[in-house]
Amino acid sequence: MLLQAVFLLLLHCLASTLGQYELCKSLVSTDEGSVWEHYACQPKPASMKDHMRIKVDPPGITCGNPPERFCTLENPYLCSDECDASNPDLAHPPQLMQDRERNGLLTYWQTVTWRRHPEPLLANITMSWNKSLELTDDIQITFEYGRPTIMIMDKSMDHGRSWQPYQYYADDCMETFNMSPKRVRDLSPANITRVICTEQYSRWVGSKSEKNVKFEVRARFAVFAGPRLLNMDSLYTRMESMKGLRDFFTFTNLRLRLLKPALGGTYVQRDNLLKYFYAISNVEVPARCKCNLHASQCLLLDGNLQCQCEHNTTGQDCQRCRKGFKAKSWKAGSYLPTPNGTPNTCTNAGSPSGSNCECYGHSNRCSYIDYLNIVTCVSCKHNTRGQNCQHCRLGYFRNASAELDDESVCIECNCNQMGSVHDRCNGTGFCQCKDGATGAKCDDCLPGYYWKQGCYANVCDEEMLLCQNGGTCYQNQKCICPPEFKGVLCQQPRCEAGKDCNAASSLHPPTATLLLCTLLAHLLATLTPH
Ligand SMILES: *[C@@H]1O[C@H](CO)[C@@H](O)[C@H](O)[C@H]1NC(C)=O
Ligand SMILES: *[C@@H]1O[C@H](CO)[C@@H](O)[C@H](O)[C@H]1NC(C)=O
Ligand SMILES: *[C@@H]1O[C@H](CO)[C@@H](O)[C@H](O)[C@H]1NC(C)=O
Ligand SMILES: *[C@@H]1O[C@H](CO)[C@@H](O)[C@H](O)[C@H]1NC(C)=O
Ligand SMILES: *[C@@H]1O[C@H](CO)[C@@H](O)[C@H](O)[C@H]1NC(C)=O
Ligand SMILES: *[C@@H]1O[C@H](CO)[C@@H](O)[C@H](O)[C@H]1NC(C)=O
Ligand SMILES: [Ca+2]
Repeated sequence: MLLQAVFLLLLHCLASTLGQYELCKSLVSTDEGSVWEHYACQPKPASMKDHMRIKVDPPGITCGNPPERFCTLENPYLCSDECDASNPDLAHPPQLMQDRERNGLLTYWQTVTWRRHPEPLLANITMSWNKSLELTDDIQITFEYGRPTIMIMDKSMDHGRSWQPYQYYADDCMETFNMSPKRVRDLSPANITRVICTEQYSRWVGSKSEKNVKFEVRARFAVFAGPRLLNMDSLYTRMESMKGLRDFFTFTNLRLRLLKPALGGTYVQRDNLLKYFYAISNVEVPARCKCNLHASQCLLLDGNLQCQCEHNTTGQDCQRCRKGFKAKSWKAGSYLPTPNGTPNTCTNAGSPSGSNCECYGHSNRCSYIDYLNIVTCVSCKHNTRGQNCQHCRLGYFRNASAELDDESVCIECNCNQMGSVHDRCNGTGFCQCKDGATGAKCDDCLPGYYWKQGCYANVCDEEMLLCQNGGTCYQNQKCICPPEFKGVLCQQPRCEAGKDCNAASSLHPPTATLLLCTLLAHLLATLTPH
């Protein structure tokens, strides 16, 4: 009993030293032979400074062009140092923020001095990776000659299209940003993703003693995983359940906005502005590639980081299903249940795990219909319908150039309401037209018909249905007759009661009169004795 417990404990230790979620699959032997088991997996953390592209702004902010002297805060009267961009030994280009220093040789990027005081000394450092990354430990920026008095760190999650503040740094948060100063340890689990202003890294404490400015990741993790991060399961559980937590640690770019250099005291000494500048010797960004728990490897290919996607996913972040594996909609892997998580693999229509609930990516829910003994997709999206969301809804037709799992597989019929019998169409998008209407959408009229909220047969035209007696045909809808004629084609003279129509009637005796006369004549003839 005890032995077993010790053995289990040992296993547990082994598992935690191996690290969690490191394997995407393993071969497991069962009664039916070896089969692959799949797990949620993620790449190991790495030092992302090796892969970052650095840009500094404004142009000309880097010192040394032209060469200039600078002093230090500790000894402002010893100004023997010089920055000269044309001399490799005296140059301080941006790449010295990310180099690997050898033999204890300190190398750093350095800006021009604050000669233009009181104009602010501003510099932006933009770091780009062209890849979604997730922080795994503290970001640490090492400043030589003092940490900035005011600085903002921004991040972007969409390759620099949009930015948001990540953390504010100032020696006086209230005065500078109108924010009350916070430390990460003031945060509770509910507000851990709050953007704070901290005074911890901006106060002057003597430049030699503290050089680092941090963005604290460890302390945030510790809120869930405990001070020594022993309970990572708890953190991973929160990552799944707490909205915005994973995104909080995700970025593609970072930007440092340096707004005011270290002063070495309370005031700026105007008679010695050569001691004010920024200098950064290192930027440490410990992070892992974000692969949505679908890859355990992230490789540098053609200069860009790229997840080596498993689970039949693809894309830079494994954010899509591979072609032919879209029987279900794509899902990120899940950390739960611990310790192996759920891979949420992409499946093809024919595979056994896909045939249960197979909706071509238009739904991820199925229900079992008892009396029919079938499994059917529910709430098919993208205007699809059917047991497998394989048909188009009424009023839609199949997009011939799209695959069944394409979001634009169904196109709206768009039948003209006036011209069509109903709003459905056939497989090539042709609507069923009312009499006289034509065209794929029934928004046209056949010859002999005119359009007026639908197609109507012509009343008059220039060929067969000519308006008579000088009438003119108005838009095939009616004859506009001269005053003395009426009738659909103006064929009838107008004869109002009490007016003298004799002239007209003597010329053209009305039919009724004629008929009456004939009748009378006939009657007269029969009555007359022979
Ligand atoms: C730094 O970036 C911010 C945000 O894009 C911009 O407003 C500011 O002008 C930039 N500063 C410098 C010195 O380029
Ligand atoms: C960013 O990465 C993607 C995919 O790896 C690549 O296609 C693209 O060219 C890269 N962009 C730049 C600017 O390197
Ligand atoms: C976070 O929440 C805690 C308690 O819920 C509160 O004391 C603290 O002030 C909050 N922090 C911020 C930055 O809002
Ligand atoms: C991905 O698809 C291939 C077939 O192309 C299959 O052999 C493999 O097992 C699938 N992987 C997973 C994780 O489903
Ligand atoms: C039909 O599908 C193709 C391929 O996905 C798409 O490019 C096109 O926009 C779709 N047509 C319509 C009308 O939605
Ligand atoms: C749809 O109707 C049009 C016009 O009547 C016809 O040409 C076409 O072949 C029909 N398409 C299908 C799939 O029935
Ligand atoms: Ca360096």
